[in-house]
Amino acid sequence: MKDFRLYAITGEEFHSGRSMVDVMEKAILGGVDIIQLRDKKSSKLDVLKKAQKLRKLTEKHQVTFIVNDHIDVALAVGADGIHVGQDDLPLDEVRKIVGPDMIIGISTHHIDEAKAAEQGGADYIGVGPIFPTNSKEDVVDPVTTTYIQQIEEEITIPYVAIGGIKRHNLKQVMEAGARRVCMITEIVQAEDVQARCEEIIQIMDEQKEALS
Ligand code: 3NM
Repeated sequence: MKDFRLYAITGEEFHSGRSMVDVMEKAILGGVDIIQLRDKKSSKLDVLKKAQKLRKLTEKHQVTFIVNDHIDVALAVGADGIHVGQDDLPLDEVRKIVGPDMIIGISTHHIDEAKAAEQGGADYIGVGPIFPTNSKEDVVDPVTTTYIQQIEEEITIPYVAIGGIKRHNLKQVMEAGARRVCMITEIVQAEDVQARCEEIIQIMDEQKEALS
C-alpha cells in the first residue's frame, strides 16, 4: 500500500452542523493521506451513500479511501481498503471476499493480536488506544506508548497509532517510534480543519527531524 502519515477517521457526531464531505475535504487539503469512513449507527443504505460521496472526494484528491466494517460497501464503491476489528470476520475470510489487491487493516490492542494480524496477511494494523478516548464505544483500557515500543521491536508491517492522540501528546507517540498516526476528534472537531491538519503535520515533521 501507498505509505501514509496522517490518517483521519470520520466522526460525524463530533461536527454537527458541518457536512462530512466538507470536513474531510478540508482534512485532505491540510495533508491527510488516508480517509476512513466509520459509521456504526446508520443503515447500510446510508453508509453506502456516504461511501459513494467519500469515494468521489478521495478519487478527486488521489487519497486512499478505507471503509470500516462493511465489506460489501467497500466493494460496491471500489474503496481502496477495508478496516476490521478483532470480532469481525477472520483475515483469511476477508481476503477471500475482497481479493488480492484491496488493503486490509485491523485494529489491535495487544502484541499477540498484532502478530496474528501480521501472520494473517493484514496490510497494516491499528495500534491503540494509546490514550483514553471517548470516540469509541466498548474500548479497552489505554495500551500506552509501551505498546508502540513492543510493536517497533516485533512487527514489520506498517502500523498506525490511534486513540486519544492530540497535538500535545504527539511527541510522546513519536518518541515511542510511531511515524503514522490516526485521529478522529483532534481533526474533525477543529474549527479550521485544514489548519489543524497542517499544524499536526508540522509537528510530525519537526519531531521526525528531531528524532532522526
Ligand atoms: N479505534 P480519537 S481508538 C476508532 O484503539 C478508534 O482501536 C481505536 O478517536 C483503537 O482520535 C479509536 O478521537 C478512537 O481518540 C479514536
